[in-house]
Amino acid sequence: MEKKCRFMTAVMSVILAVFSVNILATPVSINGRLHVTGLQLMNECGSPVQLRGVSTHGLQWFSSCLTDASLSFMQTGMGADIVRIAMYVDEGGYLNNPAGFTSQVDTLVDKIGALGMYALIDWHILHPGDPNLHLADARTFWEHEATQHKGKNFVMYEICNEPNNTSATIVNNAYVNLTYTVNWAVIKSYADDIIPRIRALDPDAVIICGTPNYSKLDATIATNPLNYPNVMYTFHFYAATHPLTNLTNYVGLTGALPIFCTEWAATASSGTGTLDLVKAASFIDIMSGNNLAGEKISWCSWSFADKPQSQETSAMLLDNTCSGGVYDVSHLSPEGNFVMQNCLNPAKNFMCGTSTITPTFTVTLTPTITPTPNPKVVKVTECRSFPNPTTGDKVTFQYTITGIAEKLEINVYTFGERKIYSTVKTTVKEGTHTELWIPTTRLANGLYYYTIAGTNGTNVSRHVEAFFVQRQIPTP
Ligand code: IDC
Repeated sequence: MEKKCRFMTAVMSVILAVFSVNILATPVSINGRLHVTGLQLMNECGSPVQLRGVSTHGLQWFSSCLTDASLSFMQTGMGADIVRIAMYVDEGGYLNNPAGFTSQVDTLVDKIGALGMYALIDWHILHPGDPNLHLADARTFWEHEATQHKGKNFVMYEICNEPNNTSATIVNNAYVNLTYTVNWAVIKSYADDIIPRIRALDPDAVIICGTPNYSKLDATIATNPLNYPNVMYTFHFYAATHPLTNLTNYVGLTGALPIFCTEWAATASSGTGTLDLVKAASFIDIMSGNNLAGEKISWCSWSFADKPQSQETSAMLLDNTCSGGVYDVSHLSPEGNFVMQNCLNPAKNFMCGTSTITPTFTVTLTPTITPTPNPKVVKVTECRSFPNPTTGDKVTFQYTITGIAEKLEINVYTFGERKIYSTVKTTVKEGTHTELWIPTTRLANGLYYYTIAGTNGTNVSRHVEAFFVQRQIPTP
């Protein structure tokens, strides 16, 4: 992995020397191939990663919205790190024209990859809701996809969209239920057929599996998980319909699952109606890592299409955008604007490589303390080119004392008052000293403070100072 990092860095440097453009710092160029460790999607250098992006609508209906211009707008305009390609199986999708849809998916995958975004291929089963009902077609499709895209570091596979209990039969405008329940065991049997087929051809790609009841996760998964590395479980929410507990139940202290939210909207689950931006923001906050498991959950939003707003408020583009062929912020619907805001803010925080943080300060023990400006912004430049991607951050404290400190104590706290580092020294002589702290985990962006206190008899001198860790993605 280290070699790969170095090789990519070397290639990037050569390209940069020739072209000197900024567009090379893309989600894929920074993060490389992704994998799953524990609950967390990680980048090639082993740092947690959260991708934020969009899902297409059904290819059979809205492929006119997927052009070079629109894909590029998703990345540079909306800030998408990932595009999910929703290829319906039924409802006029794949089964109607397997060769046509397969080649359309393949073209899109490579276009998305060429822009430096991750591409997620979605076998979008919906009605009927049992993925096993199309097992033979799924085998053909996935074996083709894994052959076509093997080894491409930006490709991920979502093997079934939303398992559910409906059949394809409609009576009185409603789907009829299957005679059995599409529970986790039923879905797992499908996954146990498809995943080994993909792995045999493309061993390292992340694979995401749909979950019961329209991908709402399920308590039985943790007791009967998929037995492969690099797999994740699908979670979907529609904020105006679903409660936050649909997610918080699965990122608790026990029974948490590695989750990928491949579809969400601020609307009702029908994709229509008033947006619930407040609840959507709460879901997004939880997915950013603010949950008991501390899991950063990647997401794609439904959907990049211009279905008339009068019919579908989850459509991110205003009516007739796609026939006009121009993609910019002025063509975004309220949902589209909300998604863009949440792709861009907070700013990308991709971390690959090591960093050095050096807050220096002076503390003068007896008689005076000399504080430095406060707070201090510590900028950390992240770069793939650091030689050892497994080494963590480094924080160097520098302090000057006059007189001898019988005891000297340095503590570092988060702004939530949690102590994350402490060291105590005895008999520190007059002069300037440095103390190197190598945190055991990477420091997240944000505000911290440290205290340094020296004691000499009854005389105590104490200095408190805040510092701000701000990681930067590499700017070539
Ligand atoms: C909806 C589309 C709608 C289309 C319908 C077809 O928005 O235009 O007519 O599918 O079945 C999902 C599904 C997704 C749905 C979406 C909104 O994964 O296919 O798309 N939704 O209903 N799960 C929850 C909501």
